[in-house]
Amino acid sequence: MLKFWKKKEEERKPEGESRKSERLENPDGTRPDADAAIPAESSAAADPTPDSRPLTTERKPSWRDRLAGSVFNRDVRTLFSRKPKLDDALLDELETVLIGADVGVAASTELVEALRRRMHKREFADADALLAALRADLIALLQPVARPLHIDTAKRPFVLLMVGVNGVGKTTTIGKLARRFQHDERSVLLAAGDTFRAAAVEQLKTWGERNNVAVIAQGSGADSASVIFDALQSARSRGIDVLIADTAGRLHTQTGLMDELAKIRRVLGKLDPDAPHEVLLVIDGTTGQNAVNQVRQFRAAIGVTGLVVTKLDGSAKGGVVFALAREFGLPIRYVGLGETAEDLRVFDAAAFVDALLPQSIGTVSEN
Ligand SMILES: Nc1nc2c(ncn2[C@@H]2O[C@H](COP(=O)(O)OP(=O)(O)OP(=O)(O)O)[C@@H](O)[C@H]2O)c(=O)[nH]1
Ligand SMILES: [Mg+2]
Repeated sequence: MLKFWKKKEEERKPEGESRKSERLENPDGTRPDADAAIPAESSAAADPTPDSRPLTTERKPSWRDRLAGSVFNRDVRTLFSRKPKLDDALLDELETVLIGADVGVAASTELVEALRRRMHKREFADADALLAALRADLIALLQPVARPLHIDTAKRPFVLLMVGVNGVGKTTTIGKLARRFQHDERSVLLAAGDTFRAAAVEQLKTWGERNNVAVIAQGSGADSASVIFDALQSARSRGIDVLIADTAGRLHTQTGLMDELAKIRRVLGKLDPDAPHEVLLVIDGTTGQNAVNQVRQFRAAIGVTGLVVTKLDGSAKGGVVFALAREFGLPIRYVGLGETAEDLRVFDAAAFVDALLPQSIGTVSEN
């Protein structure tokens, strides 16, 4: 009874918050970090009951741990660690650094010109004050898009369609999300809508097995829309909370394949006119400015309601998130900071910006 009441309470909150408050208190009354409670890979596979799963005791890598290797972080740190003079040349260099880190020409120029105006009005005492102002401006650029996914429980099942170009991390993100939703005590079903490759179905099934989540699939070569339609019917009859549908990777320039996405929407609409309730476009964070074209094309083909930017760890330059925020204003629901389940984070503008900038703005210390 208590559990039921607790769940109802949780349903009123956005997805990110829900997880945080469900994170329970540690025995000593402290609250663990929002994402830290996702169980380690092996423990979830061994124990399907969310309530009884142990919380991971390992320290989860911080945003900074994951993003410290980015070009953004490296170049801004290099620029400011030599205690530069506050002048136009510094701003020119900063603009070059931002463009080089994938922030995009338009966003970089706007950011730098705003700082330049303030510098000429003598608002900054030194370069560190300028860096602090940059931090605030970067956060302000991202704050409007840091809107967590809200699972509307009036839509049952809530249908989430995952789209994107080849190899960006769609299927992996589905596995991570299935884990996350289950941890929130939501029942999940997966639809193997990538019928292009047999291996794609197997990959999804593996994630399903790990999380004890059923996967609806047909043979490879089946019609993607019909697989997802079947899965929606099945999710309804099973009283499932969230249906996540995978799709094949497709180049945003391949018209035929893009039309297939419109067909999926049409077919789902026969069962539920509002489905899919969320279309998540997955963007590979290492893609650079091509990400902007991808968003434009997928938006036109199927209508995108949220973004997931993956692979921001590793070789990503880090800045593409700013370019996307400025260009589209689409919510960034999650970011992928690595390959494991706990590396999918609810997007947090301040945590992200701080991880890209020198650790202590004002004293300029090493990360
Ligand atoms: N480093 C890192 N790797 C990731 C992340 N997300 C996914 N990957 C890796 O990216 C590779 C491709 O992931 P998939 O999930 O198969 O990508 P996909 O979009 O489903 O690919 P297709 O179905 O072929 O279009 C895998 O090796 C993943 O482990 C991330 O956030 N960081
Ligand atoms: Mg895939």
